[in-house]
Amino acid sequence: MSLNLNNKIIIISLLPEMFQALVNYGVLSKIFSSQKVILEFINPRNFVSDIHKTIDDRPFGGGPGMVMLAEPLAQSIESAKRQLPQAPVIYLSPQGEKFDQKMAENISGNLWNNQAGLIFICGRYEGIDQRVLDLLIDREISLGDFVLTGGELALMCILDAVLRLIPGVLGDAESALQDSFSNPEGLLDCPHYTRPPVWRGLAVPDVLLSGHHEKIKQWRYKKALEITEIKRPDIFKNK
Ligand code: 4FV
Repeated sequence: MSLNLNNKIIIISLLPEMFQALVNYGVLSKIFSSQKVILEFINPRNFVSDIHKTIDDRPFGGGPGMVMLAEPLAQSIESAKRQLPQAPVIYLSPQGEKFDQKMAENISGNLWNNQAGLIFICGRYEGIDQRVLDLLIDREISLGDFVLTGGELALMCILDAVLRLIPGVLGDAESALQDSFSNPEGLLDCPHYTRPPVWRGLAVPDVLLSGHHEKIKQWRYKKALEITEIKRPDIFKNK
């Protein structure tokens, strides 16, 4: 695979160091060390000149907390767009489209096939000036209906789910297809067992030791149905 600039992901964040957790550990660290995907960081503080490197201010209309200033963010986005002119600009926020496996597959496919790259903005404090959203942001994504102190952790979760789907990242591409929500019917995953066959008196289901692949496949599907009906009736009913 030739090294092409557009497998680049630019992250606009006040705390780029946080992403070391994603870059340096686990199966994903390989795609960064091999430069299959390139992560680049832009810190809005680089676009302010006052001695306090001020990037936030009090909200108009009063109220608690601070809001991130528009100009440093705008200059950060425009700097990223100079590198990735076709890349979508995505803001992480509770107001966004709810992230799920389908969206992970979509973003992963776009990154890998469109080669346009991706630009993400991680907010802090109460959020960012709305005019940046109105003028410069293409899409908002939410990790879930809860409030974080910043967008960084949400983005790391989203990048983990997206980048593990990049061809060649997971040892066995098959494994991604069997996962929860990834199997054709979007069911939860079946139970998994490994050695020893009997542990503290608990035996592994015989069918899994039978070597009978069709019976094993049927058993795993039956269990996935059962578990989904019990743990996620909301998914089950849409089946
Ligand atoms: C969030 C979420 C989230 C809101 C204010 C950061 C925080 C603070 N991002 N999914 N849920 N963001 O709570 O993505 O700036």
